Amino acid sequence: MSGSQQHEQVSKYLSYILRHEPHSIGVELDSEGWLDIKTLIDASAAHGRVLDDALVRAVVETSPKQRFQISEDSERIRAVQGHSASEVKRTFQELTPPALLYHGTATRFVASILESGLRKGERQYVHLSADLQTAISVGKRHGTPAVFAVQAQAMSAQGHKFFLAENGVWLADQVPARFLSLDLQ
Ligand code: HQG
Repeated sequence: MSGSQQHEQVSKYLSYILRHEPHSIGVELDSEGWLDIKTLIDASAAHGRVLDDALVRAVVETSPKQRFQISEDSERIRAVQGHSASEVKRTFQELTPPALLYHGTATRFVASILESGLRKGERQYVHLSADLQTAISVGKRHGTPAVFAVQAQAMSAQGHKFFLAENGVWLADQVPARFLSLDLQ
């Protein structure tokens, strides 16, 4: 396996543990999503996943989407956004968004989204991108991509809150269908 393949595999594993299923290795995240790195490594080893400190830190540093953060004291790790684990209730910076944000999805979800708006599903927020290219790549994860433009500033003016995660991902509770239009590029 190449170094970058190994990093991708570890990144997926860290996303699984730090966003969704910490209990699968018997650990708990704090409300800001942090987990002690040594605890992560020990608990992972006890469940058959061998990691080491340098590898974990290298994956954090090289993550193209800056999915993870290391704490200031250098001892803890967290996923920046994307959580479904209910013990995590991260505080994010609330900001007025740009006029337009984008949401990438798959074509098979388009009719349902046009009908009921964007819903957060398993995650704690709907995830929005500041640029079209990122939205297209998010959409490709699910199938043939389709991109919605979100009238974010109009939504904000009507009282909907927007949060900006440290890695540039925008978050909202939901997006009602009236603020969405299919971006036909
Ligand atoms: C869709 C990635 C039917 C929604 C990305 C999406 C992101 C609906 C799927 C982050 C719907 C949920 C999150 C409705 C929404 N009817 N389908 N009413 N409302 N959906 O994975 O946004 O690479 O939970 O369009 O960059 O794809 O993992 O959310 O297709 O920031 O770091 O339901 O994950 O980051 O899928 O991705 P997800 P997402 P990472």
